[in-house]
Amino acid sequence: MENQTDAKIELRAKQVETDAAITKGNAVVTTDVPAQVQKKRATDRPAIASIAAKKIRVIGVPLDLGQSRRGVDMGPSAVRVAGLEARLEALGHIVEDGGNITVALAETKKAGDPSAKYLKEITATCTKHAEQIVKTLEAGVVPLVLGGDHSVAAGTVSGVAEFYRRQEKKIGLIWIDAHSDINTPETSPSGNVHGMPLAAIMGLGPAELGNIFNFSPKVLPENTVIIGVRDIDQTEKENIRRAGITEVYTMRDIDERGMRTVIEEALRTAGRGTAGYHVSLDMDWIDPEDAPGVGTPVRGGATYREAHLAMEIIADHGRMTSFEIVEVNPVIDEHNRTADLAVELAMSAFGKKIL
Ligand SMILES: [Mn+2]
Repeated sequence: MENQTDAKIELRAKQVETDAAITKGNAVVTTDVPAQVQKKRATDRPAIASIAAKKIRVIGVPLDLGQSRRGVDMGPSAVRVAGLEARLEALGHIVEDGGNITVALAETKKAGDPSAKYLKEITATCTKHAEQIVKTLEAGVVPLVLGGDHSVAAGTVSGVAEFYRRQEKKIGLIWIDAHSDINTPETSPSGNVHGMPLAAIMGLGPAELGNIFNFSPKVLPENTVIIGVRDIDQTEKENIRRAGITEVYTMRDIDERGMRTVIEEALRTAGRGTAGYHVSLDMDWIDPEDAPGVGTPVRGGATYREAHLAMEIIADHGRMTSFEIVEVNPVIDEHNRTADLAVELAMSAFGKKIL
């Protein structure tokens, strides 16, 4: 079995050599590509066997108080059912399931202030969750968070930022999403808190959610990158500016410049002067064609391969502190395929390679 694989790899290496010779013969010049991104043949990259085994803890946050469409509270189950733990272990990682953070049930609570519904309950959940994240990182384990709606990110990022703050280090943030989630109670048209977590993280409000561990902002704007947006409220545009975030890659940027360029630039920004970066992946970034089961589907999203490529490059850089997948909604999914894709993308982010 092993010999067969070796033989296949050898054969493939020979083909690559031949291809390289042909390319040279045709004098294809590639010097305009930065040296950093040139190592592009599969056979030039480290093989599967060389994945650095990580300890990973899965933490579910079945929160659906942040939005009006119900069902994302079942997201953690759907992703577990799709085989998350076993499939990450098959890559060589050591995975433990830390269970779910306790979340209030919408039916038993009042929404409260219509400009930020269930803010009290969401803040309580995110605070508990943030404490779990700190403990996880203290144990030398990488947190893999399963939402729930995107408001869980306020807890995740608070925890990661707090852990590194105690060592006088800062973190970067890669926010991958169809939306920018940077409304405040003052600007939100719906009052749904899942549209506010980035505002909380950046210190624009709501104050309760932004002040977990009593500091704000959690991430500096120069280390914050938004990728994949295609549905931004007018008021959010102003909030992005107010927050001081300058690196926003819309779907148009991905179309025009390609996923590889965009993600390489984003990772450089998030990684500059930081201990690493948290990756917050809203599944609605991906086109509904491939990810129909999400909280708020918007057409015109990333393709299946673009999504994988982004995760693969993140793994190549090796600087991800923590990872999170949110907004999987099995109620409107088709045979759990969005959760299955979420698991696939987690595998790519944690080092799975095609060859
Ligand atoms: Mn989102």
